[in-house]
Amino acid sequence: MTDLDQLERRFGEDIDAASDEAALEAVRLSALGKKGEISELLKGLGKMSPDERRDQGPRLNGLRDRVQARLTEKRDALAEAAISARLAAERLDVTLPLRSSPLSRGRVHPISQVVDEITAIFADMGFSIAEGPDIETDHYNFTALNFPEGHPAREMHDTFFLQAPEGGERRLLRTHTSPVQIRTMEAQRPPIRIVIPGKTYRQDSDATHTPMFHQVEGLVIDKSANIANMKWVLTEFCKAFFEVPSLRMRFRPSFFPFTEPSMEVDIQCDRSGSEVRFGEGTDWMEILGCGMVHPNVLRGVGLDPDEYQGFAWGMGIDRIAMLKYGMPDLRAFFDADSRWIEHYGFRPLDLPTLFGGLSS
Ligand code: 2NL
Repeated sequence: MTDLDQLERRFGEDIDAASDEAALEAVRLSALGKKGEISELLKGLGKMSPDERRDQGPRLNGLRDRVQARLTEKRDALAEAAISARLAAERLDVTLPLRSSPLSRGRVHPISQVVDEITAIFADMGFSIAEGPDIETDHYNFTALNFPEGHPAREMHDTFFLQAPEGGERRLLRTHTSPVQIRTMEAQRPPIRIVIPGKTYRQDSDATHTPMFHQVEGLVIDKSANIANMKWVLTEFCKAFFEVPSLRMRFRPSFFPFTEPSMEVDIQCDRSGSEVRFGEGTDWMEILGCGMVHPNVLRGVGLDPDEYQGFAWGMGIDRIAMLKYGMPDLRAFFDADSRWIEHYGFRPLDLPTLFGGLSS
């Protein structure tokens, strides 16, 4: 075996033994680098006689080409092996379920859901939604609503009063959403058809009362608005809200300072089972109060009671939300317990509409 054959064999073995690209590069440098053994031999060609060169030239060039070819072959094999190893290591299981997005994890509070349901029903009947401030004056909360001076509802034990500013009028947290109707009647001419959902406040706290609670009120003012219209609106509302095709209602005489006559409304229900069912059975449940707007209230906002009349109603949202969705404890509404909202809350994209279904 010649020296060149031995050299070729050694480089062949070194190439076979190189286990990564760095080791292979070291072999390449030792053979074909500037100072590599084959490069040095090739440099020697210039000093040879023409005869020697004719003999050695092809042999050395052949050696160089074969070593170069084996290096390239091994480099390709190493690159291939590296990709295969990466593919095996970086496995991606496309059948894994997606992590749920914040949008699908979040929940809408049942009170917000019920407010959306109520406003969807009245919007469908042509009502607008009105809102107003939570902090009110005596005038808008009481006086404009025909509460006489010294009326018990004005007393400290019901109303949260704010510290009066020096020489200024005392303010309070509204005890009902009616001030918004007064503000609306002052701001726009009839016909008026509005519903007002919102927070209301009274100094009351026990198993069935929270100091902050939610109400929705409604108001219609027109030249011919009457009790028959009111009964129709309220009956349609109750059927739509409780999602039953028919529902008996009972209007009982009552008293509110701001309406005359005033009525309380009961709806038909069945309490014989474990849960209350509406639109069937022989029991009654009080659900709202209503009446024809008192002439003093109309006069107070500059409307002539001989020309305009109207009807209004009000109901608590928290209790009917509990009834509709079977939630046993009012206080859980305000505990901010994520397990409770996970169970009773609604999915953000399940918007209540009359065409898509309110609660389904
Ligand atoms: C109830 C009863 C009611 C009204 C609210 C009202 C508002 C104006 C004029 C006349 Cl500006 N009335 N609102 C009328 C009747 C009843 O609420 O039991 N609420 C929980």
